[in-house]
Amino acid sequence: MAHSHAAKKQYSGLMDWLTTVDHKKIGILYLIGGALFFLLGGLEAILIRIQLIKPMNDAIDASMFNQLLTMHGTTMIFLAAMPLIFAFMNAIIPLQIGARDVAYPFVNALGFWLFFLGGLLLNVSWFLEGAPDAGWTAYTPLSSSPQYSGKGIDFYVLGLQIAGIGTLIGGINFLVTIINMRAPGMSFMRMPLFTWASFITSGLILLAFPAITVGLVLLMFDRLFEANFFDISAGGNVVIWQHLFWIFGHPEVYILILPAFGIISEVISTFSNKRLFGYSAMVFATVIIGFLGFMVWVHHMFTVGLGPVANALFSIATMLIAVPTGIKIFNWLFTLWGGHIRFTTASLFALGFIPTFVMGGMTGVMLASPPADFQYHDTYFVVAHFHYVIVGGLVLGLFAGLYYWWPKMFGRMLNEGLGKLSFWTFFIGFHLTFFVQHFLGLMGMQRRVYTYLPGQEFDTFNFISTIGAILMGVGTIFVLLNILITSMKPKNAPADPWDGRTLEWAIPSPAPEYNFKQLPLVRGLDPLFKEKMEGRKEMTPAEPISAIHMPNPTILPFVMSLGLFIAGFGFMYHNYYVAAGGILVTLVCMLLRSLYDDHGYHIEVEELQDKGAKV
Ligand code: HEM
Ligand SMILES: [Cu+2]
Repeated sequence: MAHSHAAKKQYSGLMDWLTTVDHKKIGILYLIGGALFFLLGGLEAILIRIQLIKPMNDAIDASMFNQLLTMHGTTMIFLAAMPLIFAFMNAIIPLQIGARDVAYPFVNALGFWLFFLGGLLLNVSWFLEGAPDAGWTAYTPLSSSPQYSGKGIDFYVLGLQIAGIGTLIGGINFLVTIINMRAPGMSFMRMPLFTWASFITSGLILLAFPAITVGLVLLMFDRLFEANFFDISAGGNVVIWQHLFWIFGHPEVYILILPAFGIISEVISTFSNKRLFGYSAMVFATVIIGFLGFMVWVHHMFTVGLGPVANALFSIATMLIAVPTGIKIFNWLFTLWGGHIRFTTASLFALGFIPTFVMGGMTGVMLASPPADFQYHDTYFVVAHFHYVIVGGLVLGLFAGLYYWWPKMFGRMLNEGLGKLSFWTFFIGFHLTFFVQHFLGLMGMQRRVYTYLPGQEFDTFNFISTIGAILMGVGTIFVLLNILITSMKPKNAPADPWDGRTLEWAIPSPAPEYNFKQLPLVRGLDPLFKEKMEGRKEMTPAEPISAIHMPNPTILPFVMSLGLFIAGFGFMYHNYYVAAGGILVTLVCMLLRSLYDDHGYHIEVEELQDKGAKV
């Protein structure tokens, strides 16, 4: 049945952002939300480091330290790293595959608001009963029994549950978008590496998030409804939580790092002016890493006592991951080899990523050996390792993506001078902070301790580590300064500022509402570069100009998420009227959505013809 199209609904100011279903705008919302939580998580990290700058310090007490530590880890992983990845996936994937939109714009918007309001619910705990304090891993029985941990854990459980649903539906949206929305000719083995990495990441989200969702439901029942899933005296089992958490938790680290790998591949290839070396091997390495990533979770539990057979099997699987990861490292090096390397800020972050991530990977292999891990476990050696892969890997990758795609997202070029200053400050600060932590761990300094005794030779390295953390803070401020100064300049970024190879550089900066006036015909890998090599500046269109269908903005995703936010409070304070009220709001919105979907609006041919460029 043909749908009649509604008129275009137009909002302005705050309402425009609260109602948008445009993936480019949702990308900007994720960038703002993720950046705010990154700054919060960074501030929490600096406070932790200030407390640990010298032995027996009393800047922060033990309870506050536990809250800061828990919130730092939880915020950085769930509310900063992942949303920042979703920012680039939203801003870039539809452009890279030659699509006008994502598969589910409504669901995509809902995913963002669930993440953001879930994150707010978690952080409101600071102002109410105190933040969660059982570590980001929230091991039971510490987290499951109210006698051991504060009410903050209820905020952790419900906040992460809501934000997690947002991530899950966001992942499903991108899985379907990449399968269904590719332009004519864009076969899977012609997709850019960032798209491939995001595709695998979306699959991992689909398979990993249910484990933590189930775990959080069990934890909620134990805490709010006096169930006994994790109460040994009532026949429960505390180790089950660790399995559920890490069956999610380890794939989670690949959900984070694979898109960063994708960004590095894009940036290294563009700024070496060379096709990525070993494209197919890179694709298969990504798939194999994703697959093996589900087979290693017990390496977080070598000291739990699962026995030598289990430990040995998971140790081998963990070490195996080094092989496809190594393929990626060497292919980046071979891409650089013989290339005309341009040292822009984006490429500096990518070049800094490679050796830093290799160092993190090496200590990962060390930790994968169970007998050795018995020494390293729960020491600062582990803290150093995962920050080398998460900050030295993911965060450097995200900064590379920020400087690379900023012109496409905002139509302005970030300042390269300030950019390079932010790189060197952050990079040196990073290695100062975390390199010495390897030795603190080897000397026996435990993690998650709010202070330490003098005379154990921990003092100097802790002092250096704290100075480094502050320097990372300064580097981040340089990035913010750059953004602020640039936002006051006119939008004069060209469509293709870096002489790019992929489709996002074939359309104006920032991308127009409909992305492509005519869908492009993709005739090979690096489609734009292929056209350029044949003397064309623009993509060959795959279709004549015709009216374009676009979805209308709607307030429903925001209100639906608000309903769950309210329900979360109701459950936490055992006020079931409020809980029911919140759920009712969400259900009514779902009903409204299915009854009154206006099927969007059309951009007519005449309108498009006024707009100059062919594609
Ligand atoms: C940006 C600069 C950062 C600094 C200076 C920093 C510093 C620290 C420190 C000192 C600890 C250990 C505290 C302890 O065990 O006593 C820690 C824990 C942690 N950090 Fe970071 N971190 C930073 C960024 C990140 C990022 C970007 C992520 C993730 C995306 C992250 C994830 C974690 C996690 C998961 C923990 C473990 C928390 C726990 O034990 O429950 N950190 N961080
Ligand atoms: Cu792991």
